[in-house]
Amino acid sequence: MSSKILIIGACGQIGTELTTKLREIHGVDNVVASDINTRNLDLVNAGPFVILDAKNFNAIKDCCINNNIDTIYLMAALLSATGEKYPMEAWDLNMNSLFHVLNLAKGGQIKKVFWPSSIAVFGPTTPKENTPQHTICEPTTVYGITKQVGERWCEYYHNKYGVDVRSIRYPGIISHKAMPGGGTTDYAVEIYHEAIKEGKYESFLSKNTNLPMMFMDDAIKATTTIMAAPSEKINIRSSYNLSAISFTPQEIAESIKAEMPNFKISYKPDFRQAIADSWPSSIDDSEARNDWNWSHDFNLRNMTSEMLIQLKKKYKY
Ligand code: AKB
Repeated sequence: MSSKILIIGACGQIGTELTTKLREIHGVDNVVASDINTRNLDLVNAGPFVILDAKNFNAIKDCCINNNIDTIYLMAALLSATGEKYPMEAWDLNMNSLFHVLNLAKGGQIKKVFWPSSIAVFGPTTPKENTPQHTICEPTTVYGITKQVGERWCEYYHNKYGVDVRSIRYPGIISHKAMPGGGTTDYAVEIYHEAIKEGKYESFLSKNTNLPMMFMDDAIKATTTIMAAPSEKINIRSSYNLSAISFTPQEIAESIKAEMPNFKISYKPDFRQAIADSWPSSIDDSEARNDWNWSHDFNLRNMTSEMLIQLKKKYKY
């Protein structure tokens, strides 16, 4: 029997494309999308959709009962930059939504949970290059703290109550459909939009800031692959390191210039620079590759080509 899925935070950058992919795999009627509002009308009109507050336990529970849900993807969160502006709101949303979902799974109604962690669990004392799976995690952002603590709770609920929760530490995700909101890695999406619209971009990170990144298709592939893997292959119940490419603002600008020679970049670092400086430059994800056969497909060059093709269509250039 096909599983019946609820996506919480479906209108966000990853939720939008995850919903589409899961509907392709499981059928439109087996995937209920939900968000706090209807900001993404294409998604709202594409299949079952409910308005749902991720902080409201009873609302999530009722939605699961009414729709026979057995699997939840919890994608709602405040990201790193927004979290620094609204620390208590970030703590409230990121932690309570996770507890609600883990507690529903503990009660037996929900059989499988996906919850994203992030490279934000790492901090300035973490080894920067090829960051290992098990290493020092002393995050300096509220978002990073919520992800680190969330990882501990996922592992706890798995060990103590047998909850089948699976998680990956997303790097910055680059996509051309829904915009990201409130992250430190958002520059790597904005740059493509501005390249097409204005022919130039002012980066809020300095030119040599090297961060781990990934094209959306790879992020969706990782998410659906870990969720489809047999339970015994999932040896890490906190969260898996996940890696594809690393680049700097200067390098992404060069890749755009290779296709748009007149593109211009300038640099004006803001408060997000300190967040970026606290994160690793590259990630060792060999455990994900060994345990559930993770591999990525996109490098900087073919990602840039795809982004520019898709955004030219979007903006009709
Ligand atoms: C952010 O920049 O906050 C996110 C992340 C790396 O988790 N994209």
